Amino acid sequence: MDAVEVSGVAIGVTRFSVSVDPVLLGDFDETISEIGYSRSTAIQVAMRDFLTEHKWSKEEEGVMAGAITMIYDHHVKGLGNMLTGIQHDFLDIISSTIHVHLEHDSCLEILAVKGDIKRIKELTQSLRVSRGVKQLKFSMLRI
Ligand code: NI
Repeated sequence: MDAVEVSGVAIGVTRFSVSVDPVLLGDFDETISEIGYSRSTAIQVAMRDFLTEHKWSKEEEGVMAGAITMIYDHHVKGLGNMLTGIQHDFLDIISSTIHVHLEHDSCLEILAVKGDIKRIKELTQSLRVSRGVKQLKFSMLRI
């Protein structure tokens, strides 16, 4: 661990090396240069985002609120009905749903949720494993 000074305050930093797909690294470098980040800054921002996103998944108790955002292929047979059915099973935690017809094949749904962490996890998992759900992201905050 090396000590560096930031605004006159010494903080520790640790150097580490990672192996990464060169195409991914190329995209990464291009994007961070547009933003004006160094690799070190961008990696730290990404690590913090990752931790924020995944920390709540370790929590077993409490109440949280947030959004589940997903994109799905509405041409997958029965998927629309199944997703609606799942949402009817979680009326206790879903406050609101926004549906956007994105493209010919794709729909975007944003579910505002609030309630018991266990129930939110159950809902997220049920949606994630549904065949035809192409992407699912969540953003949760402790309340
Ligand atoms: Ni749609």
